[in-house]
Amino acid sequence: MQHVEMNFDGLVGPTHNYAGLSYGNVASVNNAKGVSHPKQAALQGLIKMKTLADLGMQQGVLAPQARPDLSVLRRLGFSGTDAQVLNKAAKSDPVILSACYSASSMWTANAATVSPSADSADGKIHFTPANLTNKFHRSIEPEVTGRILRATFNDPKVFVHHQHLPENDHFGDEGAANHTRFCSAYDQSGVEFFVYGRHSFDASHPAPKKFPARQTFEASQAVARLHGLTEDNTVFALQNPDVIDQGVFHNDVISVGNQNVLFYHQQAFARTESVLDEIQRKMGHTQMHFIQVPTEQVTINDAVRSYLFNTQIITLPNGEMTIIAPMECQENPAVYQYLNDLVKQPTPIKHVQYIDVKQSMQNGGGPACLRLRVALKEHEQAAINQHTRLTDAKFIELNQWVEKHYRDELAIADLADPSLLLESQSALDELTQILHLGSVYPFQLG
Ligand code: SUG
Repeated sequence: MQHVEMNFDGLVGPTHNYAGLSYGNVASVNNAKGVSHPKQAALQGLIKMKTLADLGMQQGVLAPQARPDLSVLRRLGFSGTDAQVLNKAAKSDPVILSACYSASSMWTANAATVSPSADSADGKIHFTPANLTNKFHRSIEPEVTGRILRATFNDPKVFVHHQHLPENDHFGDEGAANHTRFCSAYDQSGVEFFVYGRHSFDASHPAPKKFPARQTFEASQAVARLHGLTEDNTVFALQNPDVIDQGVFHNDVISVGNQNVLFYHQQAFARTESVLDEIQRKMGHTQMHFIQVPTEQVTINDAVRSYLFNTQIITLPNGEMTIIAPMECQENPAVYQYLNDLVKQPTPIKHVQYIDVKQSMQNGGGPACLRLRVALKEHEQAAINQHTRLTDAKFIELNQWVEKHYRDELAIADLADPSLLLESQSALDELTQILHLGSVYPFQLG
């Protein structure tokens, strides 16, 4: 196939842990302080990537962030040698330490919003790293994310990299977790669908009452402007505030799209009918398939626990669509029944494949959270850093790298151990060589 949508999965970093940092994300809070398994988590992520590659998909790898983030700890007043900084933070504020140790950059759906060249005014692929202002542990990601994206999509003739939006909740931006693109084929101009949780400057709109709405209307509009999108190829939709209050902290927990398919829960949007009408109108002659999942078949609670909508809908080389679903969908009777019925219906979705990403799921990150989608024409595929492609050889090399550097278990108390910092740095230093990224981490830049 000459034009494809490539998935770039975040490699799970060596400090993957359960710190309970994401208020509003049910799994993160429920698994707080549990013992994590970083090696198993990274291997599960690699098998997921290999599964897609074996289905004939083009699969890429995005490097994780360096953690702990010592520069943030120093900025917050912890001083001395690296070991002293960690020691002081562990004693006086272990929550800050765990935030600076979070491996949350693995969820690369939140790394950036990406607009392909067929949609942008200048015919280039645009990236805006997400500022992730709503959660402290995630707000420290965007600068290094920008560096990793530049090292991965490293040809300025083809790729444009914007600075992340201003770091303020008014412009809270969670990246592609709240962005879907519809098109007839990946190289054809499409409609970019931005879903937001609240308006920052106009309090007259509905907003959730309990949990935070992380993505704002103003941020979505700014990203569309930066990417040279127009009124004709964008749709902006307000998420239903009631479902945010039930644990739907990103739109990709309640809806997912691919090409001419939108798979969504009945309660996903505030004004469903007008949103669907606008998408179809802007898609012109391309007939959309709107697959609505009714509450009476799958409740919001089942959707949040199983991550039915945090699935990837992919188009296989033969043109059929497959859903890549977490095992939790198989374990939930209502959801499993729904998916078994769905593949028999007259929609483009013909298969379901279940995968094990439990280590990530326990922090609220399903298959769709773990990947950043980039639609690429043939010459654009040639312009990416080829060392970030998941080939059979790279899969073996990365597995060996994980086996060599990662711990089997990590408890919150282990974060005070200065040797974890050194292990993490030597792992990531080697990774930048495996992926030919150059120096992207603060500890490499001196
Ligand atoms: O931002 N969890 C992530 C999960 C991100 C899921 N991404 C998408 N839906 N696209 C978050 O809430 C938990 C970390 C902890 O509690 O240790 C965390 O950051």
